[in-house]
Amino acid sequence: METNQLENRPVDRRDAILAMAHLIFAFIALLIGGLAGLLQGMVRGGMLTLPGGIGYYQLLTAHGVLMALIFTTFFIIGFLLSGISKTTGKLLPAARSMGWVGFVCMTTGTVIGTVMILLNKATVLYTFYAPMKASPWFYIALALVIVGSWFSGFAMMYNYRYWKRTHKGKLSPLLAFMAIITMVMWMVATIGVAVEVLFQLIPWSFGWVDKINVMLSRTLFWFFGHPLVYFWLLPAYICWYVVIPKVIGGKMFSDALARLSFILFLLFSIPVGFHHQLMEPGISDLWKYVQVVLTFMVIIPSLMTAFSMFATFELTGRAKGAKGLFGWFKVLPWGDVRFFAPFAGMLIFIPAGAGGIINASNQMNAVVHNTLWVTGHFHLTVASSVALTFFGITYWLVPHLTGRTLTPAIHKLGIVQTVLWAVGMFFMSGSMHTVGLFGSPRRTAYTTYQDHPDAILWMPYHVAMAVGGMILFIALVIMIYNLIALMRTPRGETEFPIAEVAEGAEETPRLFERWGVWISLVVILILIAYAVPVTDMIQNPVPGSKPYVTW
Ligand code: HAS
Repeated sequence: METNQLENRPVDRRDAILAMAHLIFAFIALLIGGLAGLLQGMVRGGMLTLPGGIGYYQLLTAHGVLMALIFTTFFIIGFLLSGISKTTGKLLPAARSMGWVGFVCMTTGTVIGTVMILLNKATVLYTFYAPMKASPWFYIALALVIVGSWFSGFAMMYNYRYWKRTHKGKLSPLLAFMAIITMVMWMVATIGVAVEVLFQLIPWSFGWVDKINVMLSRTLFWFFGHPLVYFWLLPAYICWYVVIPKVIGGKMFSDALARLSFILFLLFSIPVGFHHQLMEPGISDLWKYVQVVLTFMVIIPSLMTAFSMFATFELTGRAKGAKGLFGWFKVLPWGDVRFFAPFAGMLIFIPAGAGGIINASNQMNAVVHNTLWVTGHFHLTVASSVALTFFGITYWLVPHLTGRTLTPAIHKLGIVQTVLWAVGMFFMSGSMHTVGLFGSPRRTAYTTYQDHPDAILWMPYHVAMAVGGMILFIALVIMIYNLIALMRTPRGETEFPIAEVAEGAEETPRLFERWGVWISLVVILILIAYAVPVTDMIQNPVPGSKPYVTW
């Protein structure tokens, strides 16, 4: 393993400030978005009527945008910038400046977008589907967030390239490699949404053009929307592969396997957007079929990750003297929140991933599409597996960056917070999955459909969802408390855990670092999956739609 990775040097102070700015902004977004989630859950559960002037769908938009788009993006960029700084020495001045430009663009975009939502001028939910039309300033705000994230991506790539040039013939640090894969995937994927926003939504919302090709806009959105979910997942996987083995006192099972799984994510996470559009007319079955096959390919690297995690746990346990089939389980560090929170995320990812496989199966998608099942699915994936891992990272990253210690009291409270989050999610997401199968639709305010017997049957589940939401909000407040506490603990050193590779692991093939090969394959796969159907949508456009403001 590259010695650079193993140096016990803290992240450079100037880079730490940049990373901390991202993390703090992320948690502010999480708190506001979480409050919106609490209120909307109570409305849907029939426990609360919103005061005049605040709409259910307005809250839902604030919740989705701030949690799914803003919290995640800021957290991920903060984490990856700190990881690049740590494993490649430090950020070069030009990279650090690009990081700050990115931060300013993203925060400006977020503030403008949030103001538009609060003014009720952008109640279009986090997917901002046309023909619902927001204020043009909302779309401009989104464009600023995307462009800002590109600056940060370029900052990381600039540093990585410099490291490669100055370490000729050496394998790059695993964490840096994974961060670059994540950002390459993100930057290719965001081209789709950038085209949608710049060439379709902004001209149409300003009234420069009358109509919009809805099918094309949704396709461009999902070109971005599916890799978006892996943009959330991959940083969590970075923690599982690179950080967790060190935290549990073991070694990484295989560097080669970890890199290969990330390469597979890069290849297969983009050309699969149609699995979100399986129920939409206008896309031929053939192209849906091709993208469903590719969707099943993108499941493989997650299965590889599961295998690798089990192998790491078992090897570490046996090295510590554990016996029997499951003896390794007992010797895991259950009192360490750096392990406990991501581990809870891993466990939850087993049913969460199984739900994804159900969604991706065409016939079953017909049963679950647009029901609360899907909402349940993404609360288990992004809001549990990913969020819990991000919390786990926060518990060591913040004190590392601020030169503080992670105290036993915070370990304990962190474990309570994790358990509460998991319990809240059990109620909320469990009810969503179940009632979704009974047909309860997603994205719907409180209604009994004139006391229809089916809708009456859904009500207890909606109440359980609200109760889960309340428990989750308590856990969120504890997380914010812990974050503030982490910035006030006694001064000292907290480790940035980076694992070594186990002895006897397969050597990593040099081919894995041939970026030209992988990026060319990405382009080819995208062309296979999208060129014909998108050309068809442009050459034979559906009748365009004028804008609607439905709220
Ligand atoms: Fe999904 C809809 C398919 C994964 C997020 N997904 C969504 C939406 C979101 C989302 C936000 O095909 C809604 C979008 C909207 O608003 O409309 N999803 C999949 C598939 C996977 C998948 C096949 N999704 C995710 C992840 C997300 C996420 C990850 C966020 C982070 N999803 C779909 C489909 C839809 C969809 C359709 C559209 C539905 C519709 O009709 O609208 C796969 O990537 C899942 C693979 C995962 C696994 C699990 C591996 C398990 C691991 C844990 C190991 C545990 C250990 C601990 C080691 C196969 C790695 C064990 C220890 C012990 C002691 C036991």
